[in-house]
Amino acid sequence: MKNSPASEAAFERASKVLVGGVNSPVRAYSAVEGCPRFIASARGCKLTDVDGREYIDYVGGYGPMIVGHAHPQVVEAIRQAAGLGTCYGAPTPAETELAEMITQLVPSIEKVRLVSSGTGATMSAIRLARGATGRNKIIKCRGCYHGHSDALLVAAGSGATTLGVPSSPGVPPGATADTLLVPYNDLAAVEQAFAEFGQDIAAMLVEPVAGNMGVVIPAKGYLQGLRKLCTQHGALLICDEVMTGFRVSPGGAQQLYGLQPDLTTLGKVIGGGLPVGAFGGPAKIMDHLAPLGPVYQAGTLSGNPLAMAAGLASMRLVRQKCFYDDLEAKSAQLEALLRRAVEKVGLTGRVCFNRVGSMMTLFFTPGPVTDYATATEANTKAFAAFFWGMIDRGVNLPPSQYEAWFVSAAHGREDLEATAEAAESALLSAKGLMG
Ligand code: KE4
Repeated sequence: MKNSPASEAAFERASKVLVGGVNSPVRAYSAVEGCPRFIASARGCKLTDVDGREYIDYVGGYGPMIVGHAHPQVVEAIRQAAGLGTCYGAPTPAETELAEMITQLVPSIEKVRLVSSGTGATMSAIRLARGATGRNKIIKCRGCYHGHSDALLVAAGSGATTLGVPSSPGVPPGATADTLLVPYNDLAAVEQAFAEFGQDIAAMLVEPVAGNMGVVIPAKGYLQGLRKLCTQHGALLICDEVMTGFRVSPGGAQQLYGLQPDLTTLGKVIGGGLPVGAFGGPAKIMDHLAPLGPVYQAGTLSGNPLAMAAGLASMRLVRQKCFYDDLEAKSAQLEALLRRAVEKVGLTGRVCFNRVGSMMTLFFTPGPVTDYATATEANTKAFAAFFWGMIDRGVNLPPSQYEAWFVSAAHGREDLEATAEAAESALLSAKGLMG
C-alpha cells in the first residue's frame, strides 16, 4: 500500500470534525483498513487524489456518473443554472421536463415526485404504499439496501453490511416491527410471508438487480413471481431502481426484465451527480400524495434547479443513439479481460463474477452468489488485498466487497486494458490470502 501523505493529512484533519472523517460510512475504507483517498478532481473516467495520483474510476460516485465525471455538457448546464439562482422554493419548468422524460422512458410511471436522495425516495414510496393500501407491513430482502430510513435499515446491504451493522442501533423495535425479511431470489419465502400476513402487507420493496451486497442477479422468473404474488394479495410491488434506473438499460431493470411494478424509486443517474431522488407510478396511486391526497411528503431542495439542470443534461446524453450498446460493449469487454486475468493467476473457480450491464462485482468466493448468505461467504480479506493492489496500480474500486463497480461512457479501451493488467497483479496478492 503506497503512502499518501496529503490524503493522510486530510483524513486526520477531517476526522476531528467529521465522524470517521467522512459523510457516508462506506467512504471510510473500514472494510479494507487504510486511509481513504481524498479526491481533488475528476474528469471522464479518471479521479485525481490530493496527492496528485490519477485513478481509473469504477465507483462513479456509486452510480450517478454514467456519462463520466465533469462532462462538458453537464458542467455547462450547471454553470448556466447557477447564474439564474440556486433555490427558489417554487416550481420550475425544469422539474416538469425531467419528470416528463422519466415518464416517457419508464411506461409504468405516470406521475413523479422528485426528492433529494434515494433514501428520500424509498422512505416516501413506502409511506405512500402504506397510505394508499391502508396496510402496514412491508417485505424487503436481506442484503438489499434502500437507504437509511428506520423501517428499511434492517438486514441492509451496502455500508451497513460492510460495517457489520445490517440492523442499526437507534432504530426502535417499533420502527421495524412491520418490516418482514426474506432472502433475495427466494419466492417461497415471499409466498410464506403473504400466507402469514397477506392482508396486512402494503408492499414488497426489491432491488430488481441487487447492487448492495455486490451485484446479485435476479433468478429466472423471480421478479415475475413477485409481481404475481403482490397482485394476488393486493400488495404493491415497489422496484427500487435508484441504482439500476437508466443504468442497466434505457428503461431500467423493469424494461430489461419486462416487469410492471406499481411504484418505482429512482436516483443517482437522474441527478447527474447532484442530490436527487424520485419515485413514481400510476396517478391512481401517486395522487394519494399531498397536496392532492393525505399522504404527506415534502422537501426544501426537492427538484432543485441545479440538480434538474445536471440531471437533464445527463439524461439527454444517455438517450443518445447507441449509448447503452456502447456501454454494454465496454462492460462486456471489461468482464472478458478480468476473467482472463483470473485465469492467468490460477483463480478460475475460486472467484466469481456477477454483471448486469455496466454494474458488476468480482466476488472472492467460488459462488454462485445468488443472495446475502452466499455473498457474505466471500473472503473479505482477499478482497481487501485486491482492493489495495488495484489502488496502488491506479484503479479505484469501491472499498467493500458488497458494492457494485460501475463502467461509464467515458471508459475507453486503454482504460479497460490497464484495469485488467492491474487486476492480474492485484489478484496475485489476494491469492495468497485465499488458502
Ligand atoms: P441515497 O440516500 O444514498 O442517495 O440512496 C439510497 C439508496 C437507495 N436504493 C438503492 C438501491 C441504493 O443503492 C441506494 C444507495 N446506494 C449506496 C451505494 N451502494 C450509496 C453509497 C453510500 O451510502 O455512500
